[in-house]
Amino acid sequence: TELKNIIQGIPKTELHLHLEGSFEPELMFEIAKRNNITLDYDTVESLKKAYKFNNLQEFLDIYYLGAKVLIHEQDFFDLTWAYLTKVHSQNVVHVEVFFDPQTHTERGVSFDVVINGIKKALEKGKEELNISYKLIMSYLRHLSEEEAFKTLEEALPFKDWIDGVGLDSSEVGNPPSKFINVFEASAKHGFKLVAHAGEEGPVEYIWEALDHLKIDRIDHGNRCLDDDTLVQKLIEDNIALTLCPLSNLELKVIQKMEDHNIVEILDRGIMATINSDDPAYFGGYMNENYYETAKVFNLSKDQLLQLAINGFEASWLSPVDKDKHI
Ligand code: ES4
Ligand code: ZN
Repeated sequence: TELKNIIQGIPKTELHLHLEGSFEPELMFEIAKRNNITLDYDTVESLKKAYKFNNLQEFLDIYYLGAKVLIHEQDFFDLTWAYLTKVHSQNVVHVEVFFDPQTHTERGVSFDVVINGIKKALEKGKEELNISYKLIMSYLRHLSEEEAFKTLEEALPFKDWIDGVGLDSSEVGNPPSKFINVFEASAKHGFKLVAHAGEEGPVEYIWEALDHLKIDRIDHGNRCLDDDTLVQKLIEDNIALTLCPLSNLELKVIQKMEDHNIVEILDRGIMATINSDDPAYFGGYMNENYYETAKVFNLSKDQLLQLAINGFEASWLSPVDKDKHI
């Protein structure tokens, strides 16, 4: 259709993507088989049927199960390469992707195995698909700050490969303030800072992420409109939100797409971007997220272009590289 062609034609960025959340069931079964691991589900179809979530935690439980089949460097390479070829077909030209080292190191897979596989695929994507990239290491917020510090230590030999740190997993009950010290230490090592905030958690968590963690981009941030002072700050400080419409729908952050506040967020002048979060679990990659949003809100071509431009603006590309795209 016309709308789908417009979206396909726009060069896009992806700024909120968990590599472990791009793990398609078909690849999961293939890797499980070669690693001699049995999944709790017999077939791709029965696994896919389990992808019905009432909240973030129900999703996370199954997401961490799936990640358990990733053991060898080749597995992390295959995961990342599958994601890159998929988004390349959707005209995504720059990605800033998360990985969750603790999901793997906790199971005895070493940090270097994880990052070597990911890095090789990202480099191949740059060479062969012309996709530029940044890599973000995310701390799991359901674990302690001490555990996050251990992960930071393990990351230091690879710090030239890691552009920023993030904060993800179970939000409610694990406020940003739990991680003040490790974010401060991460900043001292030169990492850029982002955090999931205000997805399921309250607007106060967005304040904490900004004031205590000193982040420069908010992942999700759906609850920001609950506080006019915060809206003013986001605009004045040019702090972007990485929104994920299909994720919000699948995790029941919203009951239907019509309930999403993305248009209001844009109309208030906040720098909002569209991203896919965990596309293998939420039923869509970048184009599907753009399409479902555009369809429901009847977005104009100018609005779609603005969203894509915001993606470049909010990215960590250099000013010169941004100018090449915008
Ligand atoms: C996540 Cl949607 C979402 N929220 C928080 N943590 C996550 N990890 C992977 N996907
Ligand atoms: Zn996320």
